[in-house]
Amino acid sequence: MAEYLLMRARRIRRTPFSDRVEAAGVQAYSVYNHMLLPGRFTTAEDEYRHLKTRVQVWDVGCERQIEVRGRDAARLLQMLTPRDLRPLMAGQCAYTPMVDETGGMLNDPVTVKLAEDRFWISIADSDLLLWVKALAYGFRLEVDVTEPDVWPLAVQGPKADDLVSRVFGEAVRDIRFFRFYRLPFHGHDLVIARSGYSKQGGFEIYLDRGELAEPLWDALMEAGQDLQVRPGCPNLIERIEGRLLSYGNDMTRENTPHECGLGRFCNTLTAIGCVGRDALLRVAMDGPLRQIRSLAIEGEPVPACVGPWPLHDPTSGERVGQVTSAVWSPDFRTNVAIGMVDLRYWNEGTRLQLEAPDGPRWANVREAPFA
Ligand code: THG
Repeated sequence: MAEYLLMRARRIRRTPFSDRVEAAGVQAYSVYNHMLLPGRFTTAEDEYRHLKTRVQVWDVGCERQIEVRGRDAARLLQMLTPRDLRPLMAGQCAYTPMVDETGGMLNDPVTVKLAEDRFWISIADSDLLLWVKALAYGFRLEVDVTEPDVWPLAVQGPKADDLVSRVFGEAVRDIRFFRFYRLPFHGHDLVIARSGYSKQGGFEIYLDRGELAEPLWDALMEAGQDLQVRPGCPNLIERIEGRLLSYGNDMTRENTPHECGLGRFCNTLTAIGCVGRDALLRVAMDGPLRQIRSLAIEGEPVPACVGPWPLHDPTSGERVGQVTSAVWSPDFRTNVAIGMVDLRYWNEGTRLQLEAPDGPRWANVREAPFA
């Protein structure tokens, strides 16, 4: 498949880490929330092996924050999501499907509760800010909705605790999953959460002072030399194995959270005030008619997947789903994939015919992620 250059433009925003990322030899970018997202430094397989054994520093400044602040902040947050946010305490994060009035997925952000009246919504790739601002205006809510200068930097991999504790102190080891501490760097407190877009463990540092970006990058690279720290980025192979979903790829506004397998992050009955609640009540009770599944695709390594690739009933030829992410996995010695499969076909072990760009293949449905 063709690769191409990306024209520079002001609307494709850089991050305060971009100069360091380029000095480190970034080979490819994609665009996420109108901002640069590093896509490759060496090869996906090399970075995959390194991520699973060492530690990487990722410029995920493109995970933009929507800040919601004011008396009605909690009310506005609950309008956005069918996840009941009442149990969420300041200092905690939550993976939150966000939906429109039809129950369609608008985004799947991490919600960071900074204080009772202040949240960051750490968004995936869609213009959620416009929807949040419109709700605040339309319902005359007492809130400020902004996109502050905050750029997350992720530190991911089995050596992440060792690395981050060298820069921020031993306290980081006490941070529980999806919680954050505020810890000082150059005299300025930074939000540091145990979270990130990999299954290897690690942290996300929410940098809210651009001038500290290069000192922070350099401190991590310096402190991690003997840990073999490297710059990296979300890894396609690792995320498909772990079934981490990618908004815009694996799901869109056409899908409910339940179809996305995110029903466990919904409390539709008690999420009073959620704009999509009425639309979701039936699917929450009856379950969805199609659902996200992991799949193993037989044969040689698949070509780069820009889906959807159709899935068919091998007997009738009827279309019964689609694959939206797929790649060769060195560890599982098969092609691993994420797709959406109709109810009658989503059970473990179901064999489907996949229409890949280089010809038909067998795809085997798996109920659990690979890793
Ligand atoms: N971190 C932060 N912001 C983000 C992402 C992130 N914004 C964009 C994107 N990633 C949003 N999507 C996801 C998808 C999955 C997860 C987080 C954000 C995730 N899921 C875990 C899982 O599915 O295993 C755990 C969820 C849980 O148990 O609560 O972490 O990565 N700041």
